[in-house]
Amino acid sequence: METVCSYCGVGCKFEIQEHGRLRGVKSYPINRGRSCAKGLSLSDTLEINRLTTPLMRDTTEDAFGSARYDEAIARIAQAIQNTVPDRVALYLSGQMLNEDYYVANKLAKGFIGTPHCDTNSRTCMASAVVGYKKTLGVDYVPVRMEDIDTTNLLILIGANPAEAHVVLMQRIKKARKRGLKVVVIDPRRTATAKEADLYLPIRPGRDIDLINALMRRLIAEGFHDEAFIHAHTEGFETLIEGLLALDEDSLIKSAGITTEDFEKLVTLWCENERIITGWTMGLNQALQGTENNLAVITLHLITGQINRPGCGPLSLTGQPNAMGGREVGGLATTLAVHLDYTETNRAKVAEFWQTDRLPIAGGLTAYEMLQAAHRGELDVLIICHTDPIYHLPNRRFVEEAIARVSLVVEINAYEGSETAPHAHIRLPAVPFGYKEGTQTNLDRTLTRVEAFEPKGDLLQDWEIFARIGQALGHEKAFDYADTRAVFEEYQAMTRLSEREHLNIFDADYEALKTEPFVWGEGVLSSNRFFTPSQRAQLHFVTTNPHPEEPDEDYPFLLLTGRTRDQWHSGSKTAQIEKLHKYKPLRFVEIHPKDAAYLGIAEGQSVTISSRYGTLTTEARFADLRPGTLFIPISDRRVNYLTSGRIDPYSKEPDYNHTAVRIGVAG
Ligand SMILES: Nc1nc2c(c(=O)[nH]1)N[C@H]1C(S)=C(S)[C@@H](COP(=O)(O)OP(=O)(O)OC[C@H]3O[C@@H](n4cnc5c(=O)[nH]c(N)nc54)[C@H](O)[C@@H]3O)O[C@H]1N2
Ligand SMILES: Nc1nc2c(c(=O)[nH]1)N[C@H]1C(S)=C(S)[C@@H](COP(=O)(O)OP(=O)(O)OC[C@H]3O[C@@H](n4cnc5c(=O)[nH]c(N)nc54)[C@H](O)[C@@H]3O)O[C@H]1N2
Ligand code: SF4
Ligand SMILES: [Mo]
Repeated sequence: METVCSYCGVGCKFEIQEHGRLRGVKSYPINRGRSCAKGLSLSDTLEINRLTTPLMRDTTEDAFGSARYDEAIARIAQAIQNTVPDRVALYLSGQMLNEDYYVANKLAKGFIGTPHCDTNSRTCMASAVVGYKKTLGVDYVPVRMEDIDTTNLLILIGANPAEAHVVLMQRIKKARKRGLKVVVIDPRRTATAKEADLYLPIRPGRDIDLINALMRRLIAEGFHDEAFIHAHTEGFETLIEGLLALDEDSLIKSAGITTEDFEKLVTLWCENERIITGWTMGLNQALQGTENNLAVITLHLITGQINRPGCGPLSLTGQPNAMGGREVGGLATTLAVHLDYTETNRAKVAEFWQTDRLPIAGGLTAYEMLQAAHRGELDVLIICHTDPIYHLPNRRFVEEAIARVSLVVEINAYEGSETAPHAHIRLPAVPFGYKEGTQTNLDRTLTRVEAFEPKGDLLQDWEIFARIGQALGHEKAFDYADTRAVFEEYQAMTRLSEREHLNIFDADYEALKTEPFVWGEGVLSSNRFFTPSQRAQLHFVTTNPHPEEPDEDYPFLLLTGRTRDQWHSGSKTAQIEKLHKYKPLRFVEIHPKDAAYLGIAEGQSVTISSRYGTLTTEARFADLRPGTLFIPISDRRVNYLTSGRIDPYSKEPDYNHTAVRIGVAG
């Protein structure tokens, strides 16, 4: 039997051996037998630290008492019925399977009638979603991982696949042996940067300046693709006018790199025929996250580096099924599948779901839900497969906010989340190993997730949502025989998308066990984009002054991110001894020169403070830009430090640009 990894967006396929041991599947095109330590350790997570009984209490001051699912679900249904739809919110996760997501989204938008159904993918991929929609007209990743095998130049900007997409990094290393050139643009000389032909230690938040300098130079030297621009894009006049008004030297200086390095980047771009740019949180999680995405995609459009093998802008999705959540329509900004809120789409969806309760327009996004809660505007908050108290920025504010919600429900497979102490009801769900369904990896590959242990009396996430739907009186709408029935209803719904690009309706639930299905293959190959004019939209963007530049009080910029063997809050990985060997859970990286200036020794206990909070941890010396610090998100306290600013378009948090100070603890 085979299943797919439930950690990162690469989506490696595993063979299940005796005693549930996992091994990479050699014939699977995504990982070809490869895997990483974290993924393989999933076989050790089936029993550890599990939440196994529904728990309820009246107030967060009380102790939890055990309950039955039906009692807890009746209380949830009652609370929903006692308020108005607009005061109910669902907070979902890019780690849920498509079927779990589909039923939750149908419950929220279709039957409770609340538009406030969003997901932790807002903190992760929202800037890329908006970037693709504004340029290509559709949320579509126009590159596959296999393109790495044939490209000539790979630019990784704000991404650290050596730690965050480990098997993809193995593929990159292999491609380097046949001559692939790699550029890494990151304020930290990461494990990925150490593999690069060119490393540019960018100043945080200045990527647009670098990209503008590059575009300006490429156009000046005639390396843009005039035929492509003329035939397939709009907005070139505005772009060129904007770029010409900028000064190249000032842009390079602002980006914090040397002229010499810039020239090397230009040469690499001009010398290579096929180019991919890959990016992740270093660009997405920023106040200008959407604009960062627009800049990268525009660069690829004006050079015609798109819609051909081995080329294109490749947003590297983080979570295993953040793509699936986008396809199902789990973001508050979409209604269902790839349908936005328009009158026509509402009519189609109302007919499909047989409901008259659909919201009129999009709802609160992830952080906005907590902002609304802080204003006392939410009565019921249902959280599934994610830990917002841990992961949302400015944690003190988020803790205050959640305390103002009268019913907080947490659906989790494990004990010990940071959200659990704030919940009134905690419902257990079965995790990886016990559940089945489908998920979509970062390059649109849809695969079957298989249960390899019997799940017993506990429910899978979608079953919990279906039971809430039934308790609200919608028996028929939520009466599914099994997971396959949910998938097939979802498939049928993908036919509602106007251009039928989301051709998940062509997949087959049984066949997915052995053959992956890649949706949307070739839909842009004729360069007809999904915008009204069918032309891609070029965007001219510039760097705005950041409201939180380092100053005398808070002279450092805090960067946050991942380490190879830990998965986010570590509800699973932190429980496994062997995954602690590579890096500890808690530390702060500081440049040795900064440390020397402040009298900080390696290994010393240090306190880091921002305008929002403070924490004490251990100093480690590292090669990162002087003036920046790095704390891994395996330190669950990290968001006591971060600011609650969000990108105005994508609503994604600005996790990487908080001003902080550091000093010896004590
Ligand atoms: N081991 C492991 N793997 C994971 C995860 C995990 O928890 N653990 N999580 C998964 C998820 S959900 C996600 S979203 C992905 C994230 O994947 P990545 O984004 O590759 O991971 P991060 O560690 O957040 O790396 C972001 C990089 O951006 C850099 N950066 C910060 N600010 C800037 C900037 O202004 N400009 C530029 N150019 N760079 C900047 C940081 O120094 C950091 O190296 O990883 C996925 N994979
Ligand atoms: N400072 C800072 N903050 C960040 C980020 C950053 O880079 N810096 N990154 C952001 C990003 S990109 C992301 S994706 C988020 C991640 O943040 P979270 O989503 O909060 O992180 P996880 O620890 O993966 O939480 C998943 C939860 O699901 C539970 N779980 C596991 N299996 C199941 C299951 O089958 N069903 C259910 N119901 N629950 C299950 C786990 O026990 C765990 O509590 O963090 C965001 N926050
Ligand atoms: S690279 Fe990602 S998908 Fe593959 S085994 Fe590791 S965590 Fe799982
Ligand atoms: Mo993420």
